[in-house]
Amino acid sequence: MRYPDFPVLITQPMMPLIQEGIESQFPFARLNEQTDRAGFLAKDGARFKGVVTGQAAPSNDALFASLPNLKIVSSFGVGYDLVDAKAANARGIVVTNTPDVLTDEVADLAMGLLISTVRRLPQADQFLRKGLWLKSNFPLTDTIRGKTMGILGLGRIGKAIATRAEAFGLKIVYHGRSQQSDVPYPFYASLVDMAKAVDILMVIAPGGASTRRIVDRAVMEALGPKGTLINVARGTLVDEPVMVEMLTSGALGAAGLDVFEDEPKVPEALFALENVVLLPHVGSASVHTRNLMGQLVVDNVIALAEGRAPLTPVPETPWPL
Ligand code: NAP
Ligand code: 8YV
Repeated sequence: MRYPDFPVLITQPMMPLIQEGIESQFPFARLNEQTDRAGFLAKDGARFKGVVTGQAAPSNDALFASLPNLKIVSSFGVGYDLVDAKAANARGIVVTNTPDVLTDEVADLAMGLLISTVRRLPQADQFLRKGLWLKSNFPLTDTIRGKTMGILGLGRIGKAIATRAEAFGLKIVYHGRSQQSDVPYPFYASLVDMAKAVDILMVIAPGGASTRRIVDRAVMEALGPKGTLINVARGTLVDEPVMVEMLTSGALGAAGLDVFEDEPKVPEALFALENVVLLPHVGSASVHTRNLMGQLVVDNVIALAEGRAPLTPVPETPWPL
């Protein structure tokens, strides 16, 4: 064992690369396998210096309080909305995520989902498989030719989507908390104003309290019956019940959704709709990219165990703390 003095607590089942990378190099325990978690943490919490976690298990201040010698929370995924990073910072704990290594993969998926939604590729596939082509041609669809895409969250992934969308001939505009000086795209300070001006709304900002239901009825009404909503961010950014209602009535034209508010539960009303494409949160889900993400989770813990700087600290816990 390479790091006997750096015990790691694993809070949820992780991909094999992470399990093996941690379990072969560190003393470890699996919190999700403890029948009495509170009792386990009260008795053993003080020995852990690392936590490895992901989107299935919140890491909050109560957890940090039970781990008084914790130095790092290494989280799988670039989004870390389930980790209370401000609380971690207040306790001198660094939080790391897995940015950059998944940017291109998620941007590819976002464009694939957009084209699938507008050109109705899954519906066309079903049409052929059901033998309906023998009776008639598949109905003509909408197009992305000459359309404008508004990006909510022009960050790493948003910019990679913009580059791809430009190559497809789309005009790009964006909304965020502030205008960026080094991008060529028009900025909208108001999300509703941007939604009025675009054909496609691409949602790729972080989850969490500050973006909860930011895509509300007013935004979706502004996008309108000819508009397309693509969400590859988090389900929490969209008012899901309102979105379902508006897609059902036709007040919102179409949606391509990789993420949902209460995953893996998806509102059943969506299953019956012809104007939606639904994916089970697969933005980064290639073997190649998930392996890079998993290795980064392990490497961040190794960096701390060796007394080095973490590779990818989140902005709320800048290094050195
Ligand atoms: P990033 O580089 O941090 O970009 C986030 C962007 O969102 C920034 O441009 C930021 O701009 C904007 N933003 C932040 N808070 C905002 C707010 N309250 N209102 C409006 N805009 C806001 O992050 P990233 O690497 O591109 O990842 C973005 C998100 O994608 C992740 O947090 C994750 O939730 C999601 N994601 C999903 C998948 C998937 O599988 N579907 C995969 C990877 C990531 P300003 O600071 O100017 O506001
Ligand atoms: C992962 C993601 O699928 O990175 C993110 O924020 O949403 C995805 O890459 C997810 O974190 C795994 O649960």
